[in-house]
Amino acid sequence: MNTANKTLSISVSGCPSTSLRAVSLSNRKPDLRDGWVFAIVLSMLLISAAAASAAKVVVEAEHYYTLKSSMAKASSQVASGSAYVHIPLQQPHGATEGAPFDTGYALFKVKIPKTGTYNLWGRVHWYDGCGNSFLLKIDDKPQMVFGNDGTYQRWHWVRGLRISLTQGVHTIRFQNREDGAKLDQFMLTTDTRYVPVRAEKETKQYIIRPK
Ligand SMILES: [Ca+2]
Repeated sequence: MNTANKTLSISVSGCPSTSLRAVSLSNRKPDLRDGWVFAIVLSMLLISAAAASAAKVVVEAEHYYTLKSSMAKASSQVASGSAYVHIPLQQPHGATEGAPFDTGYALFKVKIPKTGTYNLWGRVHWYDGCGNSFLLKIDDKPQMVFGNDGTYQRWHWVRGLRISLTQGVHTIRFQNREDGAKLDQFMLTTDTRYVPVRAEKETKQYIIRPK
């Protein structure tokens, strides 16, 4: 077998296109650099495979199953789907972290496509430090605070808890904690590396709506 001209070339598509250095298999002995090239390519393949197999559920907040006042649906051209849900600002606006003034909520029913550990993210808009959270309850688990970060007056993603979910239907409830809190979308993903930046494409196949 003639291996004199046997060459392994590895290219990566992109814009501009890039290609990794061709490695001759016959004209010299493998060295440390070849190991690095192999490790980099292998890492890229493993990351791609993990992302491709990740489960992701994206729900528009206006596609709730049930809505209880004072949680309300509202319209906005800068919200995904041109709509969101919120606890409207009160007069006067709440100024403490005390008990919420009512139990308004938006309840969602979602089909989790596969059993796994999920990161929950919410695309939110907070009024101020006294309007920057919801209470979050998943199934019959204890409710917890979602949000309380310091980004105000613009839509942004906030990461909540990591939670183990089984394949099948689960209920997720965003409940009043502070007035002036808005929710545009939420997302559950098994890809722990994934950080959303813009509004996400909704996964309608995983959302249960009332008949
Ligand atoms: Ca929305």
